[in-house]
Amino acid sequence: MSKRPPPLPAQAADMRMQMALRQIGFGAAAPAPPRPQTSDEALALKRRDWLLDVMERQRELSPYASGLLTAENLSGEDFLHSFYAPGRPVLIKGMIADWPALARWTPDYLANAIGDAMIEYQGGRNGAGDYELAKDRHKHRAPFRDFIALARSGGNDAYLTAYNSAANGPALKPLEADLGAIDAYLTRAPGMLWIGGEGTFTPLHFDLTNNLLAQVTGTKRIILVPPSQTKRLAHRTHVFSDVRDVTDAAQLKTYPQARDILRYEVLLAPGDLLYIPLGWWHQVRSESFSTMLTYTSFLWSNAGHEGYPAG
Ligand SMILES: O=C(O)CCC(=O)C(=O)O
Repeated sequence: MSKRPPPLPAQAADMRMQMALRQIGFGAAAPAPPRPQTSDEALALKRRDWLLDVMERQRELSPYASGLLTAENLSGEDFLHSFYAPGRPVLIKGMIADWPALARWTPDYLANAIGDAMIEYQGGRNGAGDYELAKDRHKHRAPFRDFIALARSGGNDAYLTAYNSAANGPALKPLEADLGAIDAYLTRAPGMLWIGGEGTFTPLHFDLTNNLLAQVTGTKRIILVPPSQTKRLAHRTHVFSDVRDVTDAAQLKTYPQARDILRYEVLLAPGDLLYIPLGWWHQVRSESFSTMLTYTSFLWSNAGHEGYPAG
């Protein structure tokens, strides 16, 4: 008889579901090498890429249809009609500026609030090119206070990410009292927390859900690339590009087709929200000690992941 895992507390189960939906198959074994394409398949792909190029050029005729817009006080109706439904990213300035966490979440405050409770984070990332794909191999555990000391010292080696949310739900629960709600766009399901030092780097990928990033502490520099650019991004493994960093000259030498892609740069500051629609490529670098939440629990359907050909 097979052993069933013990039931998860409701919050952890909800987070696990949100995480599973974001990037289905995350941490799975490397897919089998692709078989050679038939000439019919190659032609069908070329035609699809042609269509995406033409549609992108047409959108570029209007700053409302292309580009990255910045908004303030964006109502739920306007968010739905202008951004969520059309699948367009938007930076919403200052939307959560009144959350108590904005004034409180320094490294010292966090360390004192959670103390030595054991938490899970992604570790041993330095020198490992596969830390996003092989997520399970990089799971580490430490008292929260020690993790904060690591994050405070900066670098990319240690990062508490959304992938650790299900494991950390109970330990980090006291922090929820510092958060508000975004009732115009989201249900009250908890967000997934990211905590890291200056220099954490999440390589270029897309998610299988629409995502809302909510920046609490510090700043992050985010590069967004529309789905129309996919053919230039060596998309071979799951939701990842072989071009991990489109700003890195050495990588652009290896992948010259990624040099002139259409891309937008965002500086996400405390109090800001960034909506990243499903399929939009993004890479993220922290410019300082940073805390951020990601949410997928929109008031509207977010089920694009269903039927993703994961390979
Ligand atoms: O903030 C980060 O480092 C990565 C966030 C991200 O890529 C995501 O939420 O999909």
